[in-house]
Amino acid sequence: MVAPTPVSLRDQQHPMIRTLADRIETTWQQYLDLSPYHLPEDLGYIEGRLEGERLTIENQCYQTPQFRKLHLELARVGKNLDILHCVMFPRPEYSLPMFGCDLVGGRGQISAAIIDLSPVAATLPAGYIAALEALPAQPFAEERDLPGWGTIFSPYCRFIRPSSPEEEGLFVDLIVNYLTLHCQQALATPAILAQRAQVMAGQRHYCEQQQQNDKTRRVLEKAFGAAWAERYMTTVLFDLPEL
Ligand code: 18B
Repeated sequence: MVAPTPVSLRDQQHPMIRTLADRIETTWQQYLDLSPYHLPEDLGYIEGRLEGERLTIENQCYQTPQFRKLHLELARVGKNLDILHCVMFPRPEYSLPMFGCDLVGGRGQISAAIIDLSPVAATLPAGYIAALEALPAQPFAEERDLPGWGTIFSPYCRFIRPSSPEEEGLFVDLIVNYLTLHCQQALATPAILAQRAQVMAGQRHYCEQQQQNDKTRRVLEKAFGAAWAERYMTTVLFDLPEL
């Protein structure tokens, strides 16, 4: 068990982001054996300036026997842009998909809400497909189109603009369902040393595609400059460790 981090930025953010951040942490603590994960020293809590507005980033990272890094990031630009970013990176001995979600919003409205369990092999493991197929169908009024780099996402990826507080709540529930089944599947998956190179190649491809998200890069570049944005995207958001 790791003591909960003191809250701060979270309390000022959009309620959907606050609720999801709390539920991700609770689910991690419920299912996984968390230990601290140390980010490069200067990258835990960060402040910069974006067009005269303050950009604040708060990172929380853990590791577990199955995951080399669990990353939950909250970011806020002035009063206009609130972001939740979460990715779970499996250890190379575990051929598990990438859990990823992103909530982006401003001025009281979430414009982008995305969740996926993205395969690092040709398909998702059979247990995941069975569990995802068994979830009740959940329609949302406004589905959004994936960008060109989004070829990494599974057929179960959902990308919407929530149209009401009710839909916000339903999408948070959907994300927690994906997260819960991921924790359960991960705990039931054996470690296999022989597949480490394949798993890392799959994670590498996932990270290379995510690094092409120009919308993320632009926010970081404007506040901190291009070199810093590149370092942040390749060491904190989507790092590619060697075996
Ligand atoms: N992302 N997002 O995490 N991004 O990190 N995000 C945006 O309404 C940030 C992930 C994803 O349509 C937008 O269009 C910043 C993960 C997709 O071209 C902004 C951080 C996933 C899109 C940001 C961050 C993911 C998207 C535009 C670091 C999926 C749509 C918002 C804290 C698993 C891209 C809008 C498109 C959009 C910014 C997906 C501003 C700074 C893990 C698909």
